[in-house]
Amino acid sequence: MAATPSHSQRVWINARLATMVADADAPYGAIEDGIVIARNGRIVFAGPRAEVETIGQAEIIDCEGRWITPGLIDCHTHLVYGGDRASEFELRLKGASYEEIARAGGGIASSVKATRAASEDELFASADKRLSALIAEGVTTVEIKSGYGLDTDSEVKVLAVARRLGRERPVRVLTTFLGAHAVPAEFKGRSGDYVDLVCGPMLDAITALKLADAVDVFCEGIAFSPAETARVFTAAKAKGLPIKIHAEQLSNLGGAALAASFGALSADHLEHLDEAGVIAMARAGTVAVVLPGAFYFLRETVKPPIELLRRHGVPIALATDANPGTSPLTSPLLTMNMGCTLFRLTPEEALAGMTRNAARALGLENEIGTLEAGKACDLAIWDIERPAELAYRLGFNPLHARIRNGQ
Ligand code: DI6
Ligand code: FE
Repeated sequence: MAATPSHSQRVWINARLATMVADADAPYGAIEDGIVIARNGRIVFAGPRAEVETIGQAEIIDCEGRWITPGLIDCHTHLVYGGDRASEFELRLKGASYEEIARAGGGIASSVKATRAASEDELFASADKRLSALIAEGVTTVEIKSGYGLDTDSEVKVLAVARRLGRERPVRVLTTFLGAHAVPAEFKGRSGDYVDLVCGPMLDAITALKLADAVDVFCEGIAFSPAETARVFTAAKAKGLPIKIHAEQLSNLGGAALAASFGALSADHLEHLDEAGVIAMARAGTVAVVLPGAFYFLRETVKPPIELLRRHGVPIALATDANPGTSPLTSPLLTMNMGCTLFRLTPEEALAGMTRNAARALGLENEIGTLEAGKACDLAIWDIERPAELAYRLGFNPLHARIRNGQ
């Protein structure tokens, strides 16, 4: 619907801006007396009030000194799945390890069963609750992976639900096909045959329906080998889809370097990443997505090599990894806190990890992630005194308002 001219321009005044523009002079790209002007849903100016002479006809929103950041971006989630894994949590507390449970047919396999059995409406309803939790803390863009269907119809069903969330909820949804998340029970001992299915009929169906914006693989001892991963990447590239990888989470198989050699948007988890992998990512411009929720929930002890990533200039993004098995986490704010407490990110790096660098991990660095003219007007407005508060607190939500496409 065409907006009336007076409403097509919206202006936020009396704001402090954390623009998160890279290479800005001030930390967080901060601007004390700031103003954001949006026209038709896009930022036309974000900067010091003093640089704006006249505003003209517009709807004016007085922020009363609150901070505005870019809308948060959760660039790695598995939000759409059936059932839950609380009983597995109980088993693990009695001593079973995540890998033991997975090898015994629990773990991902139990979520696959529940996801296959669920209708689209049921999957939509359960994912929608989790999505609402993200939105309530300022998320304006979320990536959602498939990977709990593991047959063609179920993978299509999960991705269709993710697309529907993007249509029906005020949030931008990017979808990622993760058919290579686990070898389903019916292919036990025949992972090569399953990879044939993923690279052939599954990918064909998903691309024909335009259901995926990217393709991901879980490269790990309990999942897919580097050779199998390379097959999926080759098939994805042939369809013109960007790639991502779950790599070096539980062991170092060289997955991140492999993904970098395919020009991957991101390599995610990375606890066991070595310097050669870091260098390969730096050369390819592959973003490191770290996932402290899974590290915490699995009580891992090996941390991603943050200092090496910094030294080699690899952009670091941060995400919830929201999933039923290893990261039942739907709080971006707690994720930022964990990024700082567990991985020793600075609060500024944590916020960059859920804005500018998360945008890059999705290939959307020209569209979202900073407060800059030309980008979509996705904002989070916070009742805080300084941006570090976003990562500092645990279990407190200071979101005042959330703006998506200027609305
Ligand atoms: N790594 C993870 O941590 C999740 N998937 C993945 O590739 C775990 C998924 C699950 O256990 O359900
Ligand atoms: Fe994941």
